[in-house]
Formats: sequence, structure tokens, C-alpha cells
Amino acid sequence: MSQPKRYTITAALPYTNGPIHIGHLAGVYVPADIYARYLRLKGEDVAFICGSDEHGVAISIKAKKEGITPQEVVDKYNKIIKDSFADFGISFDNYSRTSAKIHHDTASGFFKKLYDQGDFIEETSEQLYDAEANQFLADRFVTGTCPKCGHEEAYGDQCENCGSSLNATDLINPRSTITGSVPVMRETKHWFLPLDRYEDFLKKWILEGHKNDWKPNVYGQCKSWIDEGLRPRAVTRDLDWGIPVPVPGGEGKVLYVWFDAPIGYISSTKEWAEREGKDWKPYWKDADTKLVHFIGKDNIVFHCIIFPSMLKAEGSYILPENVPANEFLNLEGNKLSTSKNWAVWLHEYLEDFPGQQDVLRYALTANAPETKDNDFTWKDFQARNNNELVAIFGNFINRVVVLTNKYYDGVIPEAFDLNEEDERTLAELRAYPSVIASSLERYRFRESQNELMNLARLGNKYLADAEPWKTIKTDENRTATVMHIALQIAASLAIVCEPFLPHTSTKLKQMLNMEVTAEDWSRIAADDDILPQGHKINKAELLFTKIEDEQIEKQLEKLEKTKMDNKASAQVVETASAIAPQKEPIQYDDFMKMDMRVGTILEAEKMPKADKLLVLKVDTGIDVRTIVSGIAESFSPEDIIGKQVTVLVNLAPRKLRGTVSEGMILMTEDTDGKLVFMNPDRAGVENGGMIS
Ligand code: B3M
Ligand code: ZN
Repeated sequence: MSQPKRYTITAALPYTNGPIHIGHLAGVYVPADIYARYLRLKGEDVAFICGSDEHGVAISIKAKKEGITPQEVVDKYNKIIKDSFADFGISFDNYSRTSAKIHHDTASGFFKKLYDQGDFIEETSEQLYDAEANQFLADRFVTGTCPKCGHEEAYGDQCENCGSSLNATDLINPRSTITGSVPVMRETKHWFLPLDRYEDFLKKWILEGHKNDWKPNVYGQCKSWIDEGLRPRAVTRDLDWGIPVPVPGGEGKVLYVWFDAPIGYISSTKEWAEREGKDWKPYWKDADTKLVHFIGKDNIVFHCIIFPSMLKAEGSYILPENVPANEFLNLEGNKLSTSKNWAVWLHEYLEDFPGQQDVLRYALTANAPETKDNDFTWKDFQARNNNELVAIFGNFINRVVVLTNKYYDGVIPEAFDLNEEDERTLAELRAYPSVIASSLERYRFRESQNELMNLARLGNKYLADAEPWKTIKTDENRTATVMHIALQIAASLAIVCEPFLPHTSTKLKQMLNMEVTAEDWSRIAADDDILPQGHKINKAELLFTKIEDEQIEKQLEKLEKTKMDNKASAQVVETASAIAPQKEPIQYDDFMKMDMRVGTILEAEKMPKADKLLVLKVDTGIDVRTIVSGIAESFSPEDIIGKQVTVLVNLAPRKLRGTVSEGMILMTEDTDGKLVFMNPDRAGVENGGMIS
């Protein structure tokens, strides 16, 4: 889209069946917040929207477990969640609740409109029923074996192992999570959204329209669902907790939580607009609004397939421009789990590390699971703080502010003649906002935060090289110039760190006595000083403090205790594996189509101007052919001549950098990520031998 006029940024509505943990933060809320804050700094019109997801079976289950009502559950967790977000500095423009009247009305109205337009199929079918609990079983009320990947604890609406979206009746060996009993089948009527009707639309919109700008993990999941063929999906449930179905025959039934929850983004926007005296409609209906959904990977199908189909059916809404879903964060090598208490809870962190919100934000972004699952460890957290925030960022600021106070009574000195180093440093400084922005706009938060730290490194190095503490005795003008420039770097840091480290930014701006203005972001690139000569700054205060080993030990002990408690109740936290999940099953015939042979590499040379590619001549037993292989970073040509390898010989020829490659060499990776040949492990195997 051309330059958007406004932005609607949504962050997944957290289920109110537990507090927020670091997995939620790293996957959704921290990146969304960085993005929203960055846009505001540029002076953009932003609505950053969230709220509690208070319906659904997860809430009912929690209520049963705790022996309280669902309302009491959502009231309790809504408060914890909302307060901890606020303290942590997640800058939502509005945080609503799906139990709010405005949401009930909006979701009901939405359903009613689709119903009136004939967008649903009404169908009586056999559904799983728990005869002991007198209740139909859907979603998380039922678990069983995933028909796609064989995972034994898939839920009735989704398998969290392979991400497939399921209907409860798809599960193999279903069991009720209420009573543990085996469900029976019983007839009931529901309304279905016929997703198959939206296949063409989804193909055009996602597969053709967003092939290049959506993250590969998101695009890939969407593609596999669409390729597999979409089926009608029930959007109502036989439950007593939720939004009543507002059409004839809907008595005693409620909307499916995944039907109402995403509409929560719309109702939360309405609530915000009403309070601010704005019109909500442009944020959801104008084509020049950029809508972006921040979510975790388990929510992709709902935000990329189901909700867009609902919006399309309704007819008057825009669609998301991007859905930058993240992978999962693990904790000390194990999968995060709310029920097994394997987590770092935000509200507890805020108690244990008061005033240190930005350290967690920083550590989570530095380690964000953007392209693959990642591990959070307390040691890494400590190292990020002590070696980066304290030693680089904090150290630079402290030197600048202390020296300015010492030499100039806190008044910014004049810059005299600039030497080459000064000019180079200023040029580099002025380029930083666009470097950081370009990463941010591609949702690469780790990369952009790393550039922020590089700016602090630039400042540190500049001071260390110029040594104003030495020149003060010999050359006053030189010292003044260096300090003047160092102060501009400090002020720029105060601005560009705001999206990442908002508490630090506030402190730093206060220390530098800076006014906060809209469109701060663009000031750095300009030629003018941010802090002019004669401006007075305040006294130095520490931005970051060292985190001691004892603090880390305490956190590790807490986790150790969780492990013991789990053991006592026969629960085991799941080890997170770095192993890629199994791919979709294929049929025997699919396998038999592949012709894999033993071959020998006869010649190897580097492909000119390509760092990764080697051009090989391989004796396949059938012939000697050219194969271009992406192994140049792991092997030099001379090392592999004469090696026996496995070759996929009937892969259709492909042109790579102008050379036709006729096959593929099979490889795996060792633990360091270095490639390893899949070769026969003994001599006497002949070229051309078939692999079967
Ligand atoms: N509450 C699921 C989750 O927390 C769900 C997100 C709703 S976004 C509309 O994973
Ligand atoms: Zn599965």
C-alpha cells in the first residue's frame, strides 16, 4: 500500500485464565509495543488496541478448577493482566474486555449481519457429548490424538503441536477434559461459516498478494491450510459462558470464542474512540488504514484465514496488511506452561525487579523468537543487562553527563572546528534512525534493537578515542567539541531508545532536560543540534544497575521448586526441542517418486560471486552431471572431491545463477549448524546404487 494515513495495531487478546508470562511478552506484546511507539514517534496516527479475551472454554475450565464462577475468574485475571501491562509500559491506547457491553453488542451485531446475509450454513450434526457432565464437548473440553501429526494431547479446536486447526470430531480417541470419560455422539444444531467459499479470495489475497511481505512461517502455514482445502467451521457452541447466539433457535448456545474474540479488536477500538471523541470507523474501514495483527504462531489460522473470511463476508471492513506472528519462547530449555507453572510471570518479575522493566524488555527483544523458537535463560538475562545495558549504554550516558557537569556546570559547550572523526561520527549518527526504522518496518525487532545498541557503542568508542578527560588539560576547544558531539549522541539515544526502552528514555530525557516533541524521530537526521549550545542538563543518575548473581540464583531456585512441585503431582515440564516438527504425512507413492542414488563428487569449484554455492560434477552411476549445491560455507572444494554422497537424481533441473543444476545432494546439519553429507558409512558401495 502507498503511505498509510493511519495505523490500527492489534495485540492478541490474552485469555483471562492466568497471568501474563514472558512467552506472551516476547511473542506479542513487546514487539507490538515497540512498533506502536515507533510509529507515534514518527508522528503517525496510531490506535494500539488490546483487551481481555474473557470467553471460551479455557475460562470455564479454570473456574471449575478453582471452584469459583467464570465471572470471578475473568475479574481476577483481567485486573492482574491489565495492571502488569501498565506497569511494564505496554502503551495500549485501549485495553478493553470482551465481557464489556460494547463488545457483546458489536459481536452480536456482526453475527446477525452475516446470518441475515445468508453467510452461514445451519446444520444439525452429531457432536461429542459428555454424558456424565451433561455437556457437549468442544475446543478445550476435549482432547485426543491429532489426526494430522499423532500428537496425543490435541484440543478439540486445534493441535498445538502441529498447529492444525481441527473440529472436535476429528480427534482420534477423544476424551472429556471435564470428567475424563469417553464422549458419546449426540445431535445438536449449529451455524457454520463455510470457509470453502472463501478459498479463492484467500488464495488471491494471501498466496498471490502477500507472498513477499509476510513472514515465511506465516505464509507457509496459510499456504498449507489453503492447499489442503478449507471446510465449514462451526461458529457457535453449546455452552453457558459466552455471547448468546442472537438468532432464532440459538437459545442456550453461545458464539464460538474465536468468532467473538477478534471482533474484540473492533469493539475495543470503538470504546477508545468514544472516550477520545473520535470516529472509530476510519480505523477499520478506510483503505488507507494499515491494520497489523501481532500474535503468537498458534493463532495464525484464526487471524489469517478465519477472521479475514468473516471480515470479507461482512463486507465493509479492511483486511490486515500484515500478521507478523512469532514462534515460541522456551524457558531454561523447557516449554513454557501456565498449568505447570513453568514460566516467568510478569507480575512477579515486576515485584522482584522493581524499576527494571526495560531490562526484561531488552532481554526479550534481544532473544525474540522471530524466526524460530528461542530459549530464555536467567544467565542470558543477567549478561544482557550487565554487559550491554550497564557496560555500554549506561556507561556512555554516565560519562557524558558526569563530564558535562564537571567541566561545564551542566551547560552544553560550543562545538569548534570539526575534524574528520567528528564528521564521520555525526554522519553515522544521522543515519541511525533510518537504519533502525528499516528493520522495524520489516518487523525485525532483534536487528533493530541491536542497531540501537550499536549507536551506544558508537558513542562509547567516540569518547574513548577522543579522550576528553585528557584533552581538557591541553586543548579546551577540542574538549568542548567532543563533548558537544557526545551530547548529541546521548540525546539521539534518548529518542531512538523510546520504543524499546521507554522507562529509560523518560529518565534520560529528564537527565538531559529534553523537551519531548512529536516527530522526534526525524530530528536526529537533520543537521541541527538536538541539544543546542547553552542548554543546561541535569545531574547524572544511573540508568541501569548491575544484576548480581544472588538475584539470578533466587530465580533459578524458584524454577527448581516448580520442578519439585510438579514432580510431586506427577507433572513433567516438557523439554523444548530444537528439532523441527514433523512435516505433513505423505503417501508411500509420494516417497517412491523420489529417485535417490549413491554418487561420487568428481569435481568441485566455487560459483563466482556466490558465497554459498559450489558447482559440482557428480558421477551418479547413471551419468556424470552438474549439481549446484549450497554448501560453500561448510566445505572448501578440495575437501570434498572423491566423496561419496547421496543424490536426489530426478529433481527437475533448475537454473541457479545461470548454471543448470540436475539434482540435489542430501545433507543434514551438525549441532553447530555445519552441514554434513548423508553418505554411505562404508566402502564397497557403488555409484548408482538406489536408496530405498
Ligand atoms: N485469547 C488465544 C491466546 O491467548 C486468544 C487470542 C485471541 S486474539 C483475538 O493464545
Ligand atoms: Zn497435530
